[in-house]
Amino acid sequence: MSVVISGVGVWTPPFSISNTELVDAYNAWATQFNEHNAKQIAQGLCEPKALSSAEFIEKASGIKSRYTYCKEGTLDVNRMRPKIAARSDDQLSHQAEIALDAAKKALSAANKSAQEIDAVIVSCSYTQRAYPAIAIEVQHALGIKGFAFDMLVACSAATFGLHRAYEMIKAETARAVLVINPELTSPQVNYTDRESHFIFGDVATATVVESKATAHAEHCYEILSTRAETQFSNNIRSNFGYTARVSDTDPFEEAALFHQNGKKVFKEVCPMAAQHLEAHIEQHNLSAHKVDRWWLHQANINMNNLIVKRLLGRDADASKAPIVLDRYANTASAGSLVAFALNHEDLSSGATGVICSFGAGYSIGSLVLRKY
Ligand code: CO8
Repeated sequence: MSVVISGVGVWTPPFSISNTELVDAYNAWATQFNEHNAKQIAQGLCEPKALSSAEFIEKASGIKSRYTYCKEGTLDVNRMRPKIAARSDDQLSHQAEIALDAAKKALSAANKSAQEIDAVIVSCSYTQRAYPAIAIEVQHALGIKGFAFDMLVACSAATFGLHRAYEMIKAETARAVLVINPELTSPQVNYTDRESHFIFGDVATATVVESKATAHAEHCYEILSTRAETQFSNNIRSNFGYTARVSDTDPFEEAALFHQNGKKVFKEVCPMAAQHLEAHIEQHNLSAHKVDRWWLHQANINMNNLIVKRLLGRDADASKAPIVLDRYANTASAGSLVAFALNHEDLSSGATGVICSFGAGYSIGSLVLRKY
């Protein structure tokens, strides 16, 4: 049985923050910190905070701005994190709200009604609560019968979620599966950390996966195969978790938020991702030159350029390997899906492409696609 991605949708947050806005807030916070701690700094008891720079951010990462679910609070030097109001149990949760928006767009692109979906997977880097699953909340809001569950695989949550949907259609456990990636990253970003305050943005993506036999959308991409790989690494880590209460650890401390050794990640993940991709396309007797489009993970433009150069032996151009991180920043697992959503309609029938994620875990996930 052939399995296709028949629809994709993106929720883009209503607010954006430019590098300059972000750097101005960070620098005001760092200056205030240094003033408050001037005595300890002079005595060598405390390290002064170095200032951030918009030029550095764009050059080191390719990021120019990022979208955010809530701008309020993020740029306030006395807060330095978004101010998102808690909702009561009978209100739609924040994450379900953004998931629903993307899901409705994906259903519309796939020409599918909620009644034709049998399973919902919410797959992302964090869920705002342990249970009931965000996926079941979305399932309920859409009136979908069948089953739903959440899964977390950090950077590869979206691709690994698509892998599970592909298997469900192959196994005939579901007629169609909705895979949703509500990447609400901003609550986990340490906006007082110069090394990482600029990296992430919020977004939600959704895809409909079904059998080719039932698909009647304008743009269908057959999933020719999937490939996944993980290798343990502490170089990207968040210790945020439910045991914080009993270990008396502070949910605001740096180790509880996203932190990484970016240089090591860059060095280790690029060759892993290139090798993974080479091996995956080889399964289909495809050479890198024959792949019409690379929808790659969107963490850092220099990483993508390096990987494409290794695959193609020349510099990447935007039509072969589209970049969305300049506007969206790193949106965790959703990045390659945003790249796909915004850059797939122009390809002709028979064109091939690869979706690939790489990052925390480490984890790498890919899908080889052919336009139907
Ligand atoms: N402003 C000015 N200067 C700075 C800044 C700044 N903001 N930050 C660092 N510098 C300085 C450093 O101090 C250093 O100075 P010196 O040379 O004097 O020591 C110099 O700039 C160079 O610093 P780095 O070596 O750190 O800079 P890099 O060129 O390595 O760039 C990057 C840093 C951009 C972080 C880069 O290493 C990178 O992108 N690496 C790959 C990271 C990656 O892909 N990570 C995966 C992210 S994880 C993920 O995608 C999903 C996780 C789950 C979601 C999490 C949601 C919150």
